[in-house]
Amino acid sequence: MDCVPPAVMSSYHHVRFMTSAAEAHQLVADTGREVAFAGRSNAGKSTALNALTQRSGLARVSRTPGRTQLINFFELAPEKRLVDLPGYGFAKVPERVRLQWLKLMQHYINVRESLVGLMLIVDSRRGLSEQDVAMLEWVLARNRLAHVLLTKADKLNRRESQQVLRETVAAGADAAVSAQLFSAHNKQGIEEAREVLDRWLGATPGN
Ligand SMILES: Nc1nc2c(ncn2[C@@H]2O[C@H](COP(=O)(O)OP(=O)(O)OP(=O)(O)O)[C@@H](O)[C@H]2O)c(=O)[nH]1
Ligand SMILES: [Mg+2]
Repeated sequence: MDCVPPAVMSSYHHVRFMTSAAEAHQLVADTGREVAFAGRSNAGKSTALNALTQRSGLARVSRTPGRTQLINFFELAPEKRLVDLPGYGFAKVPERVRLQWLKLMQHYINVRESLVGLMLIVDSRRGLSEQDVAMLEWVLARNRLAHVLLTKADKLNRRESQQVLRETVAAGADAAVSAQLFSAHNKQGIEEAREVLDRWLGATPGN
């Protein structure tokens, strides 16, 4: 039968918001495993998180770019977390805020032992930006895994979406980076992304 085993579904259904961190000392205990969602402001990080956990409104979705300035922690199961990182690349953000973001991100990515991999959220209409590539290089240099979600694929036709996928895969060819198309709006790519999360976090049978 072509259905998802209940154990896999339920590991996402039990998700709960833990806490928000504005500074390094507010991060949750660095134990277990976590996967972070990063990307430029408005790329669709919070929307992807909501779609993957089937909990609309879990991570706040905003039409105002740059609204999520905090690191938000969500628990999927004991010692397994998803992390919504603040977006970057929003031109109107003041320098002071940008430097604060950089400091917090540097701390998080450099020292976080429970960080297994990075889900890089990229608007499929824009493709990888210089900052996205820098982010990928940064996490790969720290021996973390990376997977690119090309979001809002519903805004592209088939030819356009296949082209951006090809370009993204080619850009990450030297590195251990995988990529896929994704749309929260028409539920495209959800199972594929969940498989990556399951692999990185370890399946949670019986949860
Ligand atoms: N058409 C379409 N729109 C989307 C999709 N995903 C997100 N959006 C829209 O893109 C906008 C930004 O989405 P968010 O999830 O708030 O983006 P974010 O990356 O969390 O943004 P920040 O937290 O500000 O960095 C919202 O208006 C969403 O409705 C998608 O798959 N398809
Ligand atoms: Mg957000």
